[in-house]
Amino acid sequence: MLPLTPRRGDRAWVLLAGLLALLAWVGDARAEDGYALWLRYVPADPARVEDYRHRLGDVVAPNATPTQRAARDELRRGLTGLLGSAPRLHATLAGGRPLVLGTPDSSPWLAPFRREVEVLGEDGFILREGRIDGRAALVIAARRDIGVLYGTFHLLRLLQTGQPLAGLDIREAPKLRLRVLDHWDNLDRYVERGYAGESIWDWHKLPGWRDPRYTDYARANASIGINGAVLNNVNSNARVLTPMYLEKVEALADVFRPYGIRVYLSARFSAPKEIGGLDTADPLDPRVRAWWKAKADEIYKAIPDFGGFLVKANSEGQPGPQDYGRNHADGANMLAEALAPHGGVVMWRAFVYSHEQPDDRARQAYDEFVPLDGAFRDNVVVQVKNGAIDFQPREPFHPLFGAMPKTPLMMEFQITKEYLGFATHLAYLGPLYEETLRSDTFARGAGASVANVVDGSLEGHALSGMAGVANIGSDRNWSGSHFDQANWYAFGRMAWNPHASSRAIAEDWVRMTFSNDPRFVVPVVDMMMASREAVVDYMTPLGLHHLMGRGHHYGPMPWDAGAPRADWTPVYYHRADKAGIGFDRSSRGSNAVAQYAPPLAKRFDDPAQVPEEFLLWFHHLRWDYPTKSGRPLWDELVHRYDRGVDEVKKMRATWGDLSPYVDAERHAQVAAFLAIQQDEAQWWRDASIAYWQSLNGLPLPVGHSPPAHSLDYYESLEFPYAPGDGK
Ligand code: BDP
Repeated sequence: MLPLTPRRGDRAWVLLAGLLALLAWVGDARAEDGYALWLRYVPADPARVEDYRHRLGDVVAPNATPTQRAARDELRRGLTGLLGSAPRLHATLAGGRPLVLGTPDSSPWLAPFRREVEVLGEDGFILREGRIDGRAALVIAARRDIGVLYGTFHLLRLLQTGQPLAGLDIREAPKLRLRVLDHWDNLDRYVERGYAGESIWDWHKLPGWRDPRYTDYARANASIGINGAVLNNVNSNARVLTPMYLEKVEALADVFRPYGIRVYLSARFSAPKEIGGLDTADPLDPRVRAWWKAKADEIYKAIPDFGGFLVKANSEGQPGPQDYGRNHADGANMLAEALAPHGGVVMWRAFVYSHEQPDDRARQAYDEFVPLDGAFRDNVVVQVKNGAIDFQPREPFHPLFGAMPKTPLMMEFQITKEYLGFATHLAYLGPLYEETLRSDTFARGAGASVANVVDGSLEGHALSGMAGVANIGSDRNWSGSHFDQANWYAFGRMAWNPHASSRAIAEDWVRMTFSNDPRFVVPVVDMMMASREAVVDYMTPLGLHHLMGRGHHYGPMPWDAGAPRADWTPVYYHRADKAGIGFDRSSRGSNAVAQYAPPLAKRFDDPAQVPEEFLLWFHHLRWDYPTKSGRPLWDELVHRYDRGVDEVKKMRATWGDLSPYVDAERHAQVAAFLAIQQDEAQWWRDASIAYWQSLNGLPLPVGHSPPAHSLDYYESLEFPYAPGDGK
């Protein structure tokens, strides 16, 4: 406790406050558990804090709607933490130099901005230094309340990252309409591919108990512009559509609404049979159509802003229209018709591959969907995974992007790290997202990036979106590890702007989540930017893919040939033998290359021209194939495995040196996880090398050490209880 009651303006007090702020700035010694995410609101940069106080001491903000109150609450919370004292909140223009926020309708002082905010659309905002009623002011103006809330979070981010406010002139509008998290959460709270504890949705206690955590979830999402949440697993349970569960969904929708987040549900295609008493789910049967229509009406009665349905159909055993001889468009359009009167959308997944088809799995979605281009209703968006196989550490972009010009295509990324080391491996996914989004599809000659397809600009689609399979659970730190919060964060920022730089986003995140000290920020951002490539190197270098343990996908299992279907086995994907390795998708093989636009197809078809990171994705090559480094393929593989392990060692050393800048609690957990990662990277490298050597009989190149154990040892390892397995 301070011994004296400080008076405002008292010099000693100002000095003391400054000193405290400085201490907090330099190294926050308080234990932190990660719950606050990137919204920690610790004291702002002491060099700027006076200026911030000067500009933000008085806030003029409307107070009439839940979203307006959310913006006020966030400002109060944020500014109190950042500036050391609560702002004075006014309903009318008071003295001083105010921050004025609102819409032209909610705030009379913002009427002059009407024209300008109209142009910025539903969710855009202006954040600008200007003059209001003749006096200098900072302005957050938007067309709707939600834009004001987004602008508020933007301003808080500037303060959190120590940016100057003078001369501010920001105009922001999201480039995508649907910015959605997909939760693969079951009704029993099991999370498929979840590594952060059980589901945050406490279905059993809903609707009676609205956990305050739901509000914090909504705040975090709104702070990065996410505006939708699919609450349940794509492998869905029809029960979520029964009145008992819809009441629970309604409660969540009520909590999220002020933050601009709509709820969506994964709809089980066979629901009319399972909960509707019908004997068919045929999308062309009038009874089925009537059932879905009535179901949609029932949902919208309770949740007027319900977003719509996400559907996984005829994929991995899920029911779908093909069960009745119909196609994906028939199924999607039936649901779309039911939702259309209410403004809802259908997100129909293109993640399909058939059991019976002997064809290359990578080709199948394209073959099934391209003929349906133009057949979907206008409130259908086809949701396509970033790559044609399945969220691997690296995949070439999905050939559907650019190949269905008449259909809006939505990106599906995985935020949870099913194939990238679960929660313990530090792998920042921003560069993965960016690499995919920046890929040129050559759809209309050069310069048609995946981002241009997804944001609708290439073909002029109004509907656009990005979905991220969430990594959120009930763990105190939400994501299972501190650094996995960055992937949630980066996803949101890139869904807002798919052209954004993953490095810049990482920097914002590091500053907000840990520290603004450049001695911390620079090495940590570098480490994050290199981290995903390290995973590629120690797990699946040079275009190898899907070599993970069967079912749970934990650890290496390249020898596995025993899964129930061939295309779930690593041997199907690597095709290694004494002579060579890799999947021949060239024109001499499965010809998957032909699904890309001609200039790309040509490049991918030629082992000498294909980007080396996709070499074994598209080609089966001899072990002595000369790679670009001059090393034979086998030596290059070993080199990359070791490079990956070395990078993790470097990350560990970097982090070890950074303890002065991080609270001990978070520092210790990250350090422990990096140690796990190093062990597992070594395991991946050793097990893979031992297995390849058992096939090719080649010695290790000079300077590379042999695996620590025999292949038998690696093959004997079993993990029946690894988390997240599908069930
Ligand atoms: C794979 C997952 C599986 C999902 C499936 C999907 O292993 O759990 O159900 O994709 O996206 O990544 O439908």
